[in-house]
Amino acid sequence: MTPKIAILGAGPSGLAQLRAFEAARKAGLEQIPDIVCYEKQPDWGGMWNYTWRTGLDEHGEPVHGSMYRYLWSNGPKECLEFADYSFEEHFGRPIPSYPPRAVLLDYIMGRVEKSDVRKYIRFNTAVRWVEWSDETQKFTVTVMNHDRGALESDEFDHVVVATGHFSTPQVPHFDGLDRFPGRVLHAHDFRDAREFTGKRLLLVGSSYSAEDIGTQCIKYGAEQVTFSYRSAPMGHHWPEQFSEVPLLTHVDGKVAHFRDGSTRVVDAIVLCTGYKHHYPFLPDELALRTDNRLYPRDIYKGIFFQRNPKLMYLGAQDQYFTFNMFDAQAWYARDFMLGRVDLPDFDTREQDIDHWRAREEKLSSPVEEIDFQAAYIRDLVDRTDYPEFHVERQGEVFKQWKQDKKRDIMGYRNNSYPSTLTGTVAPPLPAPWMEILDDSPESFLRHDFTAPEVSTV
Ligand code: FAD
Ligand code: NA0
Repeated sequence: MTPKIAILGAGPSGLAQLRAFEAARKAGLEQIPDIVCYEKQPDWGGMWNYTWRTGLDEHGEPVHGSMYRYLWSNGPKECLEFADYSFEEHFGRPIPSYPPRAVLLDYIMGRVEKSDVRKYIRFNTAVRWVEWSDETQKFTVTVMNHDRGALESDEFDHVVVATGHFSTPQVPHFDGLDRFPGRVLHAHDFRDAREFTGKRLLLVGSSYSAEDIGTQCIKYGAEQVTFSYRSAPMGHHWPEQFSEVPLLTHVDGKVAHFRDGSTRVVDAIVLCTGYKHHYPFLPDELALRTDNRLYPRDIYKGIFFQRNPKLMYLGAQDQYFTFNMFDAQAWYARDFMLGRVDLPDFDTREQDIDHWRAREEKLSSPVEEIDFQAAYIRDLVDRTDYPEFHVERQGEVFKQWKQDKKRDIMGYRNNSYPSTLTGTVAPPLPAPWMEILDDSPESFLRHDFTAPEVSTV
């Protein structure tokens, strides 16, 4: 009997799962499982689909997108290259290391468009509930098909949760926000930096969203950016329009007050306070409970739900690596669903989780974190036929990226790195990143990027 599989979400993780089965088919697998992928948006690409919408979508579903206009990759593309599809293959030539969002989306889509997997996806279909039956040993997945305006249910042997975890905002309260005479929003709802041209901004949070929204707002003409941190400042060499202060205590009119007693007059406040793992379609006994970390508990090999490994999670970790990590997970999950690999018993899995978690808890620097995630991916890649992509060398590129950011937070995207697949060093951007205001793919790809050198490393 071929298994019946539900994939929840058609973002990079869900698409990796579809692609993994497609790769098996191309390699000669005759009995392809019966697969259905449910996606609540009208198109694939997940977070990479830009939407102007905030709040609820056209069907009354929570808007998934947290990406904003003018977003450029925040890591080198050489660290997220699929092992079986290089950027050079997709674009027919080398492109710079930091492409804008739409160019990256084009690359992600290029691989799946070349395979015949779109037919598996039911768009405009939101997963409402997943239930496991001990009796039938199957899951019942109930979805809202917005095209038909009807609830539908089906039974599956396996469920792959690929719904992402950077979509449901974590929104703390600070006294006085209810009377603040300007815009207050979470990063999830941030869309266009030009809204803040000439404004003084307060950004609460000290991670990627704060860093990127802050730099982007200055790029598009904001007057001043104040970052307010809870645990530690980002500590970059910020130009004079930026400052970092301790946590916000309260707001009085337009005056923001901080823990060290300092104050700032601000025109708008963006809460860059992260996201929640949120699985409203899963009962408590199947839902992963974790905050944003490199090794969540309860999922063996970062994939298989411990209490019921027929339920799998993809991309549930905090992420240095993204697309190729999702692939490594999807290939291993595929082999489990095809019966090519067996999982050890509960206790052995628990020991393995404990081992990785103990390693994760000792990590004390970004360099160690990068090595940890590379080791995790290596552990997966070595268990399947996913092609080699030199994850450790990509880890070295990530370390260089960290240093480049430390050196120049406003200019790190001007750097170039070698592809571990082709050896090509990326050509430079046609102008410094701070000067490129048009991020459209037409504008970006119209450049005849200068002839690249070939890496000797
Ligand atoms: P997602 O891309 O979030 O896709 C999940 C999919 O599941 C979506 O299509 C969604 O509509 C669907 N879904 C959710 N709930 C349901 C439901 N109930 N029913 C049906 N479908 C559902 N990564 C990088 O590598 N480089 C970057 O530069 C980068 N920038 C980022 C910028 C921002 C602002 C954010 C928030 C994230 C960024 N990321 C970046 C990380 C990004 O999340 C991953 O690259 C990637 O999108 C994760 O893929 P995913 O498929 O796991 O989740
Ligand atoms: P993210 O920055 O949105 O990136 C998500 C931050 O929020 C931490 O600084 C945390 O502080 C702070 N925080 C949480 N609760 C708080 C509270 N109650 N009061 C004050 N501060 C609070 O989220 P996190 O989880 O990294 O940080 C939360 C993802 O989006 C990342 O994977 C990133 O790669 C991606 N992203 C990418 C880009 C680009 O590529 C841009 C934005 C985001 P503390 O104290 O816990 O440190 C361009």
